[in-house]
Amino acid sequence: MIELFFCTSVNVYKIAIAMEEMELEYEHRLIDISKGEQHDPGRLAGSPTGKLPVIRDFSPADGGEPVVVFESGAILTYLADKTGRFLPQDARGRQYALQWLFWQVANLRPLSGQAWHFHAFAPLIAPDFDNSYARNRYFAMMADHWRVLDRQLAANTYVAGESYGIADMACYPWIIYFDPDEGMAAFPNIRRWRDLLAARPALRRAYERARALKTGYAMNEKDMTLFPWEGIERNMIVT
Ligand SMILES: N[C@@H](CCC(=O)N[C@@H](CS)C(=O)NCC(=O)O)C(=O)O
Repeated sequence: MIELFFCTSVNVYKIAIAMEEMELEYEHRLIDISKGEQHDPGRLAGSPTGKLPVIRDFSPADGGEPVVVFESGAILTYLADKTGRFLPQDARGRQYALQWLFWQVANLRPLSGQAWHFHAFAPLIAPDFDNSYARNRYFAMMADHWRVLDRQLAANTYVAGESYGIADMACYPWIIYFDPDEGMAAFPNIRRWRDLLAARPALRRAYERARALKTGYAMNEKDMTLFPWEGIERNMIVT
């Protein structure tokens, strides 16, 4: 059994998707990030970073002590190696898939997170402060990454080639977080890929199981439309 230290948030959904796709036995361990519970390593099986997701695997491949893993990219790789699924076994294919996984974790994720912050939260936290420079800059940088992904998906069925894998699982939650349909016209290949993934029963199960937990921190395909598409052309010019 694997514990998934969980809140309904984008990075954490990556791992819920992997658990379902890999048919792993897992249990959610709810962490209330609004109360700061993530900052207590005692609540996260000793994980030191104060961030979710974290997993604890009680049946690791070597049969030894439970293994704790933090960082979504490291967790996805760990689970793919554990199951032998969703990551090519050959060195060349593995390297190709991992570079897209690293791209998501190091680029798409942080820029999208900052864009979201300056769009949705900064006006509430600092209403008298002009956030427009930061907001435009992060949306412009995020849009650059969407263009990269759209080009990659023009030439490939999935993010890392012709096989669905952990790079797709890493990207999907961040794409649906921002993708009101009207804005997707500029990214037809992302839309095609998004629809392909959205039809996967395991992926849908990951979201359904999370929603059923009723954590009060709702986030799913329909609840949030945060991407200000109408401003994207202007935003792109800022960088
Ligand atoms: N690089 C980390 C990012 C993790 C992250 O930022 N998690 C958010 C939830 S999506 C979190 O734990 N936020 C709580 C906080 O920052 O206090 C990963 O990919 O796992």
